[in-house]
Amino acid sequence: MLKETNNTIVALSTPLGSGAICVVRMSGEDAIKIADKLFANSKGKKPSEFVSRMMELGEFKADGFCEQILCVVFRAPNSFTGENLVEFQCHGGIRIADGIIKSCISHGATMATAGEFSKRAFINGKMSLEKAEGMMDMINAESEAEIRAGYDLLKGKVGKETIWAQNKLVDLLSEVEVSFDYPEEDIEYVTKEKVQKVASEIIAKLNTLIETSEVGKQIKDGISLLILGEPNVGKSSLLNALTQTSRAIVTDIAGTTRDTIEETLLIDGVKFKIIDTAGIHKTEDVVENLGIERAKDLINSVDLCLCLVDCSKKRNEKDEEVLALTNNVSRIVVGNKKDLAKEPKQVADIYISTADEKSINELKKKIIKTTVKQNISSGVVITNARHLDALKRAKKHLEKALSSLKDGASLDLVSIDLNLAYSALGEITGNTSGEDIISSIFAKFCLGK
Ligand SMILES: Nc1nc2c(ncn2[C@@H]2O[C@H](COP(=O)(O)OP(=O)(O)OP(=O)(O)O)[C@@H](O)[C@H]2O)c(=O)[nH]1
Ligand SMILES: [Mg+2]
Repeated sequence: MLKETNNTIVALSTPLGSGAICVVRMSGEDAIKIADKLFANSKGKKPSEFVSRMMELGEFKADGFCEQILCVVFRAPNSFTGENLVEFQCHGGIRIADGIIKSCISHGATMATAGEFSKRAFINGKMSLEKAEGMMDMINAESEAEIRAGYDLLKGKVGKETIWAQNKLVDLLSEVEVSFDYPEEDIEYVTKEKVQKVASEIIAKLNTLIETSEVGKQIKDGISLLILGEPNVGKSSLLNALTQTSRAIVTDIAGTTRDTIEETLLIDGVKFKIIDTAGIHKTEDVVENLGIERAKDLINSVDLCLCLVDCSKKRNEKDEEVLALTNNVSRIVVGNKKDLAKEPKQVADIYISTADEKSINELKKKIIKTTVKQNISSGVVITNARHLDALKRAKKHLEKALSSLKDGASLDLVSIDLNLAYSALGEITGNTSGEDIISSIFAKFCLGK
């Protein structure tokens, strides 16, 4: 376990810049003592006399200026960090917040490092590692789905599952220990049977969690969509219509787009990465050809291809080429320019016109239906690569325990793998993580968090 530190740290908790308010946080044994030297409410009361968690209006005497601010005191252990913690809410000017921080430092506080408040919360047992990561995921979220997944982590949904598995392993290991003390054959037999049953049960649970990581990847990285089609079919117009921007240049000149253009898009709170490409056709143009190759290279690595065809025209050899290239991948054939024809002249999965919002919304629905693996808002989802790695390692150790048992290995040998599985699972909540790992995780957090 990490060493507890009790020097007092201070940092700006809101973004650096001018705004309505700024929040400065100070945490540590002397936080309230330092605040006493700098702040008093309108009746002259000092923070040490304030009721915990009650906001007080008063005056902060900084080095060089005074400022009317709000102050809240949280007494250890009932604070975010588990230490004495004081929050100052001042007017949102960079210099004001800076002056408040400098005054705290001149009275004994030190500047916090990135993630240090959260790291202290972890060290003081206020928050497990995966909950802290969930909190950061919420802060960095680009979609509602990411916020939901981060909140599930923060609320301990993933931790609960791993603790369940760890508890099962603790029970099992204690039974294995007992069988060491009483090495009668029938006890050993019963214990081995139990190991087999419980390890299989845990593996099943781990498998369920590991399987959700595909959805987790979709949530975290976004679902990738590749727009393909002959020149002038309306690919760039579709990118612009889906993202409601003018990101890509649109002209009636065939070969306008030569490189891939990537944009992020939210549909129903789910993040998508959409890629516009150069029109696929035979050309002598070196630059265009490079663009076409890039488009083709992406076909097998994206989640879905949107193959655009002009439904006001008959299918041509360029359409055929696009369809042949995407025959074995997930795709939607989109018949564009439906406004130009009374009846579509070629078959497609959906007919749209890039200027027609209704048809674009229908396409969005179809995209969601085709790509989103499950209702992203329900159930525990593994979104974090570190958690996935730990789950996979735990599973590997349990499988090894099972195969050793099958090969007639002794229980003390099997118990080594059970212990390793326990340790791997503990890395998720942090209860078996080393200092280096913990420090490197919190160092990625923002300053003041
Ligand atoms: N009538 C009609 N015209 C459209 C539609 N969508 C796009 N266009 C027009 O088709 C022409 C080509 O559009 P782009 O979006 O540049 O086509 P592209 O597929 O990106 O073309 P390249 O980049 O050259 O491969 C432009 O003049 C657009 O205004 C549509 O739904 N209906
Ligand atoms: Mg284009």
